[in-house]
Amino acid sequence: MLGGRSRLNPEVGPELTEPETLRSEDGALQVRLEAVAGRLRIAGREATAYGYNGGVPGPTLRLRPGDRLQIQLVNRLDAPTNLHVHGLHVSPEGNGDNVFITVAPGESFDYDYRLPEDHPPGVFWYHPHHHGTVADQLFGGLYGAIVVEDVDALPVARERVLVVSDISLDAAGRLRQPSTMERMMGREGELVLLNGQVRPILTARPGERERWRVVNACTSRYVRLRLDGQQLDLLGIDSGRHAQPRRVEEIVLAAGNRADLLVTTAAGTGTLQALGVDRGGMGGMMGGSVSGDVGPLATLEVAGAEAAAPGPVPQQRLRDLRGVEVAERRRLTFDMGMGGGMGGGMGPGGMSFTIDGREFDPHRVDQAVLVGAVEEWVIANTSPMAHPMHLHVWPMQIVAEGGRLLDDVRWQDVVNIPAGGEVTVRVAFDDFSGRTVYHCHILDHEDNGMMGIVEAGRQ
Ligand SMILES: [Cu+2]
Repeated sequence: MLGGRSRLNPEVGPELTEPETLRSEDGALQVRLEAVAGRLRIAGREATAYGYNGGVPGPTLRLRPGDRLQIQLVNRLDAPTNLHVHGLHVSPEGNGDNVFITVAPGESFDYDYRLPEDHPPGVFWYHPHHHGTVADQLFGGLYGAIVVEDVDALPVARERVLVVSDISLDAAGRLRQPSTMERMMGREGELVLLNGQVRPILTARPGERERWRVVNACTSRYVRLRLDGQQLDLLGIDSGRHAQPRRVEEIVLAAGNRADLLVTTAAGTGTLQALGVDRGGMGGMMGGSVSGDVGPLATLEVAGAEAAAPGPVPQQRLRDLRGVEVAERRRLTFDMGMGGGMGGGMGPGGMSFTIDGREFDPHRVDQAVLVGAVEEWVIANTSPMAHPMHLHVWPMQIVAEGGRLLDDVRWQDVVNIPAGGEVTVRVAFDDFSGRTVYHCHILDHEDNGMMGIVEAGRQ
C-alpha cells in the first residue's frame, strides 16, 4: 500500500443514474436540503464525504420562469455553510441569493427566491458559498443542478442532466486534503465523476435527439468534451443561447460553466471524452496547472430501430447589448503575486490572489452600480494562469476578446479570462438592488481572496 497516496478503487461502467428530480407545481417549489457529512455512495463505493440529502450530486430542481423557489437549508456539517443558486437572476438581498448569510452547524435557514416572468431558460446549479470554505465543501460533494424549463418545449426524445465533478478519495473512501501547491493552482480531483459515477453507460436508439444539460461542478478543473461519431449541436453556454443550435466538435467548460447540448444519435458506441485544457501555470517556476486529459467520462451505446426524425428547434430570441448606451465603463484586473503587497500574501504558499490589487473584504464595496444601467467591464488578467470570472445575479454578454469584437451574441455567467489576456463584457443591472459578488470560479482562488463586491443601488 502507498498509504495516503492509495486511491479508491471505483466501480466502472454502471448504467447512468440521475439524481432525484424535484419539480415545481402551480408556480412553486419547496425543498428541504440537508448538507450532510458522512457515509455516501460515490463511484459505486462507500465514501466519507459531503452531500445534499445523502446523494452526490444533490437533487435536481426543475423550475419555470416566474416560479417561487423556497429552500430550507439544514446544516449538518461541522462548519458554517450557506447556499448560492449559481446563474439564477434573482434578488441577492435578505433571504434571496445572499452569499453573506452564515448558517452555523446544527442550524437551518429559509431561502426564498422569486424568478422573474422573463427569466431565461437553461441549466443552473447550486452549491455552498461561505467564503473560506467554498472549495472544501464543493470538492467534498455539495452541489446539484437547477433546470429552468423553456416556455415552448424543444422536441427531444429525452433529457439528461449530467453533472461533471471531481474528488480525491483515499483507499478507505475518505476525502484527501489538498496540498499547498494544489490550493495555489486550484485543486483537481483524481476521480472525475459523472452524476457521482465513473464511466457510466447511456443507451439510446439511432436517430434520436437527446438534450444534455452538462454542469461543470469541478472545483477548479476545466474540461473539453468530445463525443466522436455522434452529432453535437450547442444551444448555448450557461443561460446563453444561439439563435439556432450550432454544430460543434467539442465544447470547453471552465469551472462553473454549463452546456445545453443536443445530441443526435447514430448507431454504434460513442465515448464521451473529457480532454485537457491548458489553464496556465506559475511560469515554469513551480510546474504547470494544466487540467489534463481525463479520458472516457461515459459510454453512449446506440442500437435498435431507427427513431423518427425529430421536429425542428424553434428559433431563439436573443437580447443584444452591443447597440445600447453604456452608462459606465470599468476595468478590473485579476492578478496573483508572491507575498508582500497591501494586505496580500496570505494565501497558500505566501501567494496573494487579488482583483485590482486587493483581496476580498466583506465590508468594502468595490463597484457601485445603478439598477437599470448597462455597464461595460474590461476584465484583465495579468497573472500566468487563466481565471474563470463569475458575476452573481446578472449574466454577462461577451462583446470582445483580447480587444477583438465578437460577431455573435454570447451570454455567460462564467467567463474565462486567459492568462495575460482580457475580455470585455456588458452587463444590464436589471431588476434587483443589493450587494453581491464577482470572483474567480477556481474556488481555491476565491477562498483566498480573488473576489469583490458589487452593489446595485437605486438613484
Ligand atoms: Cu483564479
